Amino acid sequence: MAGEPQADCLFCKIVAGEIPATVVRKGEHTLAFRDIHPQAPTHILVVPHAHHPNAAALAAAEPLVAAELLTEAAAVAAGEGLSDYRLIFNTGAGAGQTVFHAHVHVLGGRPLREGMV
Ligand code: IU
Repeated sequence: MAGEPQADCLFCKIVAGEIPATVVRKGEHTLAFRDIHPQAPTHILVVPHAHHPNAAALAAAEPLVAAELLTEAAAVAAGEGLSDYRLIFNTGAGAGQTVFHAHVHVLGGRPLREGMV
């Protein structure tokens, strides 16, 4: 069922505390933790507690939680002292999505190239 934890989902296991992660923030319906392979000095993922395969599916099913993903991402950036940062939602394997549980990447702490890729 949409939103239910998936046994084979890495981020569901992190949310459940079954796999360790460096948690930086806990929202009402979201969790923020450091990416294990950081691409910038700050690289934090914000994920909903509920399992949805990508951000668009989350927004369709639980729009208020999708909004919380953004407010929590902004709070994470502020907590890192970042005024400039990038939010990325990879959607689909062809776009680089490797974990099929909705998440937003919060990247910053170094100059980020202009452009989309
Ligand atoms: P993507 O948008 O699905 O490609 O992002 C998944 C991210 O999850 C990616 O940046 C990985 O480095 C990160 N990650 C993680 O933080 N911890 C893990 O155990 C695994 C992946 I596997």
